[in-house]
Amino acid sequence: MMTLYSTATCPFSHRCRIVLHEKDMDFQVIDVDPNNVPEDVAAISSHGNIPILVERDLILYEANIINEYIDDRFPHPQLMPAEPVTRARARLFLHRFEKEFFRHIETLEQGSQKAADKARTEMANGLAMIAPILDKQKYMLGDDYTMLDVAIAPLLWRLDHYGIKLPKQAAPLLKYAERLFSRPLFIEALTPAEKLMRK
Ligand SMILES: N[C@@H](CCC(=O)N[C@@H](CS)C(=O)NCC(=O)O)C(=O)O
Repeated sequence: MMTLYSTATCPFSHRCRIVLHEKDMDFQVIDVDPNNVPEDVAAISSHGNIPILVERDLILYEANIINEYIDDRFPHPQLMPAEPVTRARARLFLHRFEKEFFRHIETLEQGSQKAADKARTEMANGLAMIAPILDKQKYMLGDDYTMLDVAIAPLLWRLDHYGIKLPKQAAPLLKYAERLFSRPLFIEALTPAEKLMRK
């Protein structure tokens, strides 16, 4: 059975919880405090970051790597596109999400006021740039819900929590976000602390 060491408010852990819930299989989620990682958990990952996935003698960290592994092990429903060109494009998008949005998470949570405000502006501008994609299609890659939707959803869920205000032209992105949040498996994957992040 897969065990995910997760933090109740961590957007990266949130991604992995979403994928686990999308798959019809047994797993357990163990809640840990990222600033006070128990010794036995720290010992299984030299990296120290949460989330960590353990399955028998396999230990993985980095949310996107964990998620691709879960998707490969339990391919129904498949979240990474199967076709090589689309799959490569999906990976490029995942990379851009990290570079343009998720690298700012630490600054938002622990940085100075000035650095956090700068990060908020950059994130809002970046999100507004991708909003037109969702004007034309249901999900990031087209008609199907994929790993890209999983990857961005935890940030969209936290927009108010992080104080990110989107300009008017980002309206299609907010509509898309509501579509993601209404998925029963998305709701199941939320922790009680995450449920409190949105009114
Ligand atoms: N790039 C990592 C980021 C994970 C991350 O930053 N996790 C935070 C919690 S949200 C953490 O473990 N912080 C504690 C630390 O950095 O020591 C991933 O995608 O999994």
